[in-house]
Amino acid sequence: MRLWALMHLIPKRHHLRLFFSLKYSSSAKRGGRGGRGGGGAQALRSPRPLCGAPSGELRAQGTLNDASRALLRHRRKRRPAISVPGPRWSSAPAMSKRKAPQESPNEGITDFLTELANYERNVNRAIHKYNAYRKAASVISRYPSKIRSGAEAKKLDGVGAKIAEKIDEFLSTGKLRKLEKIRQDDTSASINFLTRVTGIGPAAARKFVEEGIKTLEDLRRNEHKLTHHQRIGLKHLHFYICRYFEDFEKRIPREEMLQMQEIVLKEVEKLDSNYIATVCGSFRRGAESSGDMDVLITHPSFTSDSSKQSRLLHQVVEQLEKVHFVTDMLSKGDTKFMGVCQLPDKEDGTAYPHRRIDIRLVPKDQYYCGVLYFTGSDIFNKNMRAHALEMGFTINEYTIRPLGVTGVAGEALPVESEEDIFDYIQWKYREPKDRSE
Ligand code: DCT
Ligand code: MG
Repeated sequence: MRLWALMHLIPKRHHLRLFFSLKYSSSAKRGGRGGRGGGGAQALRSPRPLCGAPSGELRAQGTLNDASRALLRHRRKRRPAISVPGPRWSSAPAMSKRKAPQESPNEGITDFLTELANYERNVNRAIHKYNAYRKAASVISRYPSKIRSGAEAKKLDGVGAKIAEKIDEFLSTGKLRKLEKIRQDDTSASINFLTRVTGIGPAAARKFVEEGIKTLEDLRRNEHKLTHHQRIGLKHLHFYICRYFEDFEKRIPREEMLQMQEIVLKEVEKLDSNYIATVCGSFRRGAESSGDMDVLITHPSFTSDSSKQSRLLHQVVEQLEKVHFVTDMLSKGDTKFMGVCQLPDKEDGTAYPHRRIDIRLVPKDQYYCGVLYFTGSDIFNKNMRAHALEMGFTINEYTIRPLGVTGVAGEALPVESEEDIFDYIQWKYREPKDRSE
């Protein structure tokens, strides 16, 4: 999430903090995907009782004094922002919405394409245009050398004449008139801001803006108009901004993800050896840095036929709280926990940043569809789903089901591994590290 895009939403007293984040952090934050390794599914063994209590109330922080100190610190350490700011029209829901920045010689181009993509999706609800921009950004991010002209880019699959023209404009002027206009448009900006709140999609955001509800304060004043989900989203956003927004903007180096994985798997194993847990997301794809930690857990005693077993999730969360790894809760349902975690301090006493963690409990028979989905990437998932459809199957994060002649999906097929899913749709198996798209 680009912090300056949140200006409208936040109380004035936090503006200074946001300002420096905007101005000084975008280049410093860039991490990059790629690399090797991968988390991999881990089966765990050994029993243990449960204890611990949920923490996690919302605590507003961030005084101007803090902000001034941090501003000075940032000024000393960080380079100023790049000429074209990164994506403002962030695509993902409010909690873990940073896409991995690309370490690409064409970062300026991929940034503006992503910004356009998210604008098309959030504001115009033009999903085809959104997909076209995303595809072009993805193909260009993997192009190894610096693109010198639109014509050069146009040779790539997914870059058409219109995008090539924009690349030429960007290369010659360092900006895009279309984006400049979009950024100045108050309605577009407000719609985009509101979609930061989990539960407010583009349609609801437009409706709110039409009713004059444009800022965080407006939302608070009109809380009665929000659904339960949106109210929680509002709390999250507030929490985000007030407490951890700087930390959550930073990508998590793989080295830290490995340490975090070790803690999670060890604690889950301590609880019950029969748990299966997998750290998914970009980490499992071998990325050198990740935006958050996406953990999936299951247990043989929990299947889609059995009744709810939220205890299986809650005892894991409580255990992670007990060892002070999970520090805060954003939301906790029967099958999904969204929270904040932190590694223990380094040897020299310095603290690690707080990180976003999601833990999902999935029935055993749906586990591998879940692992496949949450490993991503989102583009890979989309492509795989499209191939599945061609082969007469429908895949989602829960199941793979055959499509009948009428197009109606049948019963879920049995799945014991990710490979099974590839086999059903007759697709060559791809290791997580090869699932960028
Ligand atoms: N996902 C998807 N479609 C989406 C969003 C997510 O298929 N629109 C899947 C694929 C990735 C997984 O969920 C986790 O989502 P993120 O954490 O947002 O993505 P990531 O690849 O882990 O990237 P990051 O490093 O930024 O967390
Ligand atoms: Mg992730």
